[in-house]
Amino acid sequence: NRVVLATHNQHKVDELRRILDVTLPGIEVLAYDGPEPVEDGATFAENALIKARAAAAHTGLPAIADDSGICVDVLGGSPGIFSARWAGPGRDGAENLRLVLWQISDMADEHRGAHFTCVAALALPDGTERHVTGIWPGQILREATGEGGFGYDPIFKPNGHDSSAADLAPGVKDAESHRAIAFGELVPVLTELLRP
Ligand code: ITT
Repeated sequence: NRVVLATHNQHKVDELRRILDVTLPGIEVLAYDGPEPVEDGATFAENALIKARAAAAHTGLPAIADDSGICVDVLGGSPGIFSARWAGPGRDGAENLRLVLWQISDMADEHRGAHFTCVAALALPDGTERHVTGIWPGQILREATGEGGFGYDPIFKPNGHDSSAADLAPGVKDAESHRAIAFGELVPVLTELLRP
């Protein structure tokens, strides 16, 4: 039993390998190095399905994909699906964080609510498709802090914690994040569909 992981983001690969090692034992998760489709969907779900579908078609194997991002309440849910390139194409990842911090720099603590979203999608070569959504609620901090994680983790404080997502004890993000929630829900669906 094999599944292709349709992402080129090494941080997602690392997190998903740790999450799926625990929740999906006995299924081999292969890295996908085929062509990247154009992500021109208008939602996380559309983009996740575009990626899973392309990998399933290219490899002939079941494929799973992750489309994710940070949604800031007072910015109407942005950066959202544009999280990877919020400061513009080709910009350093740190610029994305700085832009969000600047955009909401005038906001009081009660107006700094945000959440990470992850849509986990599954596509089978026979055209079967499923997707589920995970949400990790919290707040945008006033400055970046912490060495762990990736992307927007240093400016995001998950509810119930006093530190940024980049400062959590090892294993906490893997257990609680938007990605953990979405793939936690996708795994039983996947197991059921892959049953011989
Ligand atoms: P693939 O499409 O190849 O999977 P990508 O990085 O382009 O890789 P997305 O289009 O889903 O993936 O963009 C996700 C962006 O959202 C990512 O680059 C980060 O900036 C941000 N993001 C997603 N999950 C995150 C997390 O757990 N912690 C911090 N930032 C995250």
